[in-house]
Amino acid sequence: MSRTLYIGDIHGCADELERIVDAFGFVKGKDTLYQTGDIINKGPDMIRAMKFIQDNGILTVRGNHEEHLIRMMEVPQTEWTEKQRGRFARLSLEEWTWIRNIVKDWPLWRDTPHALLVHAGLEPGKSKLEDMDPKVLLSVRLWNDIPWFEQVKWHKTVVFGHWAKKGFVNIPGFIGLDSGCVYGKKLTAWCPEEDKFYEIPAAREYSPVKDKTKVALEAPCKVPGDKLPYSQRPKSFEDIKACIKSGDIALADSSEEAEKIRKASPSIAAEWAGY
Ligand SMILES: [Mn+2]
Repeated sequence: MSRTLYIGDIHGCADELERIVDAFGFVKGKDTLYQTGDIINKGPDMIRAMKFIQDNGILTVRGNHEEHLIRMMEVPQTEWTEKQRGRFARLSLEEWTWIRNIVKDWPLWRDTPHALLVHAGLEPGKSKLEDMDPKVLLSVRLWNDIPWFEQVKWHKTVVFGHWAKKGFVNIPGFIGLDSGCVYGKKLTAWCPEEDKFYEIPAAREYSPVKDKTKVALEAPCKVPGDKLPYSQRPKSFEDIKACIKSGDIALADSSEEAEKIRKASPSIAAEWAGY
């Protein structure tokens, strides 16, 4: 019998990726491997993780980190933020270009036989994937302060990643597989045929858990549309959320659609504003 495995967010954790595929007993040419996106950034070995994805024909979706890479390489280096320069310094331009040329073809979702696969989640209130905003598919966690999956009904199980802080989710109709491997927790995968979850503990904490309060203190807002003088810039993530809700921090994209997302999900707005 051929089997299927849905694997959670990798962030350069190549060892754990290899080990979970091995623990599953993957048979090339017979079994099918899927993955929730965010292969790159934060962790130890994104090149090896990318090669493993390619060599084993793992079917992925695009994560917000892949999307950021694609967008970043579309603008001149002089426009990159400090944070973007820091991330980019980890590999050569040739390596980034190699990754970009692969991930640019990754879809935002995959309608697979056992589940709908998406990086972050679905947009509440919409019934067609084509009508959902890519920002939401790539970054949603809370929507009007409530987890998105409590506000969505779908005709098949939705498999997603992106929410390491929430961790493993297994409720009827929804499976969340980002269990924070890069933060020293574990990598999780789901096999529908066996109705079984595979887990590999992280070998170590590769990246510290992000404290958004510290990030806000260290990274004052630099996005276009920021109306606040330096002294009044937000000092905590709660402040950032309040500023986004009130419109004091605006997304670079000022369309009506972006405005709606900004109000419904400040966490998406904060992420896309560079926090
Ligand atoms: Mn993500």
